[in-house]
Amino acid sequence: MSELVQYALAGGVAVITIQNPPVNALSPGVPEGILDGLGKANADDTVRAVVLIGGGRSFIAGADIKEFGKITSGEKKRGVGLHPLLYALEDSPKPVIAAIHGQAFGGGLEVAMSCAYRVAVPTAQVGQPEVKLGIIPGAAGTQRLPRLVGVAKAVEMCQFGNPLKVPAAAALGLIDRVIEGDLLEGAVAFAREAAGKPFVKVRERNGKLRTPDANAAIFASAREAARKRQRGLLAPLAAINAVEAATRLPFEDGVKEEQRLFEDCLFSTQSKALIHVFFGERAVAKIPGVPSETPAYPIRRAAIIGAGTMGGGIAMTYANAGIPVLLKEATRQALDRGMDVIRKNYAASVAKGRFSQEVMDQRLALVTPALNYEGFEEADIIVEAVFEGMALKKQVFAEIDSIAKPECVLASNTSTLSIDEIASATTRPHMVIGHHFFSPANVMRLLEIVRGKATGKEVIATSMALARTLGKVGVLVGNCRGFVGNRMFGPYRREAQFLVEEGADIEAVDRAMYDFGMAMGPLAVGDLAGLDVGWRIRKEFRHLEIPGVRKPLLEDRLAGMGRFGQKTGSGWYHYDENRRPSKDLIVEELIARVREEAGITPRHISQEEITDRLLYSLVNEGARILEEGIALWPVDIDIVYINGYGFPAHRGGPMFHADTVGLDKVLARIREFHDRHGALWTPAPLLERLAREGKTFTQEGSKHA
Ligand code: 3H9
Repeated sequence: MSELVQYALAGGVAVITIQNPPVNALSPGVPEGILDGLGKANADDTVRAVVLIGGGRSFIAGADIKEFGKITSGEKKRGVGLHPLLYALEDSPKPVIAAIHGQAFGGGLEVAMSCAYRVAVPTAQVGQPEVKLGIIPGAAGTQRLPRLVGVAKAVEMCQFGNPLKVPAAAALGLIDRVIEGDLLEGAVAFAREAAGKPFVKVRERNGKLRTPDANAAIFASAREAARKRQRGLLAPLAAINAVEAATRLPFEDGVKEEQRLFEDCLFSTQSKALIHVFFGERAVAKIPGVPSETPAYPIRRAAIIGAGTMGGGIAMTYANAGIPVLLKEATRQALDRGMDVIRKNYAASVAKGRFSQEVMDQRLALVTPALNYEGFEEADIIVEAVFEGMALKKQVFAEIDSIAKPECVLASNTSTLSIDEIASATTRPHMVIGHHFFSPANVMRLLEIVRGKATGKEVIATSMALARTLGKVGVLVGNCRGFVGNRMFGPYRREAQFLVEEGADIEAVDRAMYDFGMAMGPLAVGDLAGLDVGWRIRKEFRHLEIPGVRKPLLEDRLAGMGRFGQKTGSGWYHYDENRRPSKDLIVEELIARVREEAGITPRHISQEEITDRLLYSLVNEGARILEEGIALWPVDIDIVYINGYGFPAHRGGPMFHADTVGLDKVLARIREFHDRHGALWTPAPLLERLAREGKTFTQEGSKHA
């Protein structure tokens, strides 16, 4: 037997246990080990049935995702896949019972579906999440699943990749028995009941497949949903096609069709990008110098200063994670307004059916409004979320320094200001850190964790663990103006304005990025976030402006006119009462005036130029950020942009995207922009070096693996 799989006997039942921690992925050796065990069981006359179970925390979390990169890079040949194992399980004369706890995902569910029966503990989850990696099930999942759960549910599971909980899976017929007590005991008992009785192989159960006519509406609406909710993605459509093949073709032909679609997806850039993101989201938690055993402070109570948009959203984030939170404002009016917004947000979620009124009441009860610092001395973390001004922030930190207990983490939600300067207002800079949430804080997954020069290791470890508790992806970044996300966003939004000044339509600029896959274009984002925010920040940093360097002109003018974006009903666009944008003549006139004042003759600007200038402004600044050590690794930047700025995950993030274009090509374009537009486009030395050496950002960051 392989070391990854164990074999034992339990009174007439063979027990095959997979031992491939942490999640029992089907790494090389595992399928072979299961096959060996099955062979042994079938050769042993004393064995009447077989239980297949996972050791540790899950059944099988799927194929080993690391293997895919080896196949697509040519390092490894694609073997026969899992099919020989699956046919052997399904054709076994003695019934095989899959005993599921933790997860049966991807290849794990495909293995389970080849067994005669599936039993599971109530807390387990089953699913075909491949689409989230830009692929589709590749071991007949799209063929067996509809035979068990019906076409509509199979399409939904393969198209969106969301897992099912066991009670729902049992109701659909995917799980044959829910085991309340000990899983192995229950599975062995089930096996003894099943032994010697006839069973029908899943691939021969065609009863739930229905006719093409009866299924037409299911596939039409799935494709419509893909168009709307999975814009630009290849895998969901391939998954729909593969399930459709199950309904039209005999099993073996359906498997072949699935195989063809699977290969197309596996070799796509989208899949490489999404796999990069999967490992990247886990890699960002591994910080050199802060090993996983670093002690973290327990966070049981939080306190927040500022009940505005950010403070309120952060309070909800804590409450959603079950952590009680004090929410302080300076005036009764502002506090009432903040609490009102929280209440309305929760009520909207209840109305949409996201959670029950009871859950809303529980969460709301965790947020205690406050007008003074009473109770702050008990907080394990205090988060400052006041207006973006250094003087105010320092005043707040001096105040909390005198109240907070010694082991209390002091976090600032600043999006641009220096953590070191903020920390200097306290007697304990080692406890001070940036927790930069993204608006709406209760929704956006990113938490930029900003380390000051004195921030303690324990405070970093606490923040990383807290991010996970709050359901966020925490990315550790260094201290500079704007940190990673906003520092890169500066050049990006600057170019968006320059493009408009030079002749591009506002809509054309936004559309170029939307078509690329961004959630919104850069100017529409400005209107959503509030044009006053950047305006206020620019005023704060005016003393740092370099004379003679071109500055964007339009946004300050718009903000100066009180056009702060959606919240004032006008910004780059005019907004109706439903916040639907339309072109605004006043803005067109302003643009014409600004062009005239600046002596700019408008020209036609292609979509390609818009896209390149916007994306490469991100990449060039990202390269500088890496060189300065503000981001530890290229993938950190990618994770920041995907989770905080609506960058499409299937492009892998700005740095990965640049790799896929080719850094020599990116650099050549940046040099063109440099020649045409001057110093702001000076190529980053790191980019120049990598392009010269024929390397990628990913290779540069592979030390992180
Ligand atoms: C597939 O099955 C295709 C098939 O159709 C067959 C085709 C032929 N492989 O997330 P965690 C690592 S595609 C390799 O932190 P959690 C992960 O990187 C696959 N490694 O834990 C991490 O490593 P590290 C379909 C994997 O408890 C460690 O395990 N399946 C895999 O928060 C712990 O992971 C999926 O897409 C894997 N399959 O969540 C499932 N899975 O410690 C993907 C995990 O070095 N996995 N690792 O950072 C998950 O969704 C979550 O990991 C899971 C556990 C929910 C299982």
